[in-house]
Amino acid sequence: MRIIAATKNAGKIREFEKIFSGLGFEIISQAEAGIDVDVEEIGDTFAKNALIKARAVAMLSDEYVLADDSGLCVDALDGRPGVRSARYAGEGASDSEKIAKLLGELEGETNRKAKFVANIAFIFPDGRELITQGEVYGRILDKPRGENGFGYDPVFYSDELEKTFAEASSDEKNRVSHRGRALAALYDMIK
Ligand code: ITT
Repeated sequence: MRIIAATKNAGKIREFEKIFSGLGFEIISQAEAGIDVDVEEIGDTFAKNALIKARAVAMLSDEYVLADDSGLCVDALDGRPGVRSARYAGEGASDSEKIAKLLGELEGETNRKAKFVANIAFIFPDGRELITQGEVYGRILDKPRGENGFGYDPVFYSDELEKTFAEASSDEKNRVSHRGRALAALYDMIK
């Protein structure tokens, strides 16, 4: 079964491919499927934005479509950057600029608790929709550690792995991550 991943984020696509390989699903990106859409993520929840992205691609295709909306919620920032995690340091900012802004905001803060949240929307060719959620808990370090992953991974210390997501292998991260958990829940529903 072939699934179009409605995302432009190369880090997410790598994780989808890894998780679904071996399960009998082939993941292709919207670019590989020849679909070029730019959607405005105007929703105030991860679920709404995941559906906005999945529906935009599903309207232009008759295949299975999956979209992920995710982000980092920091306790001391009342859940920010949350749904604004991608645009937190401005449109087009690099991962290191986002991390620098986050560490700046948290300077001197002792409560470093945070979680990653992912909502995955899945649309069948006949229009049926599913939505799942995954979460993972950890802490924001005061400086980056590790080279793997993407986004905020170098400063997110996973309580379960006892290392940052950027120090973890992709298999380790996928086993406990918000995205890995949301995809596992989705797999249970569709298999
Ligand atoms: P698409 O909308 O095209 O899928 P995006 O990067 O804009 O790509 P989101 O709107 O869902 O995706 O933003 C999520 C942001 O949250 C992402 O850009 C990262 O900065 C951060 N993020 C989400 N999951 C992450 C992870 O596993 N590791 C590190 N950072 C993550």
